[in-house]
Amino acid sequence: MVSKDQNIKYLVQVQNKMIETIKLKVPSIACEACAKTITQAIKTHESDAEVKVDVDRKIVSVKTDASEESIKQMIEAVGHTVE
Ligand SMILES: [Cu+2]
Repeated sequence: MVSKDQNIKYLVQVQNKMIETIKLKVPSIACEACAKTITQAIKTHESDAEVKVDVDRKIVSVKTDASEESIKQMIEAVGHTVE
């Protein structure tokens, strides 16, 4: 099992840019409209981000070089709660 730290170092070596998939549990997601709102909020700030929202499991996956903290803030700014 490779630790998260080692994975990050590996990515930095390969791409010289850190692109991680951030997964966040967002319990306030209730429907596709919520998914759309969250996707648009993230894309407004990070146009290169790849955003996937699993409405049933209430999980937001973001492939981005932005920090987890900044993605959390973008989701909270549109009225959703990150666990
Ligand atoms: Cu909704």
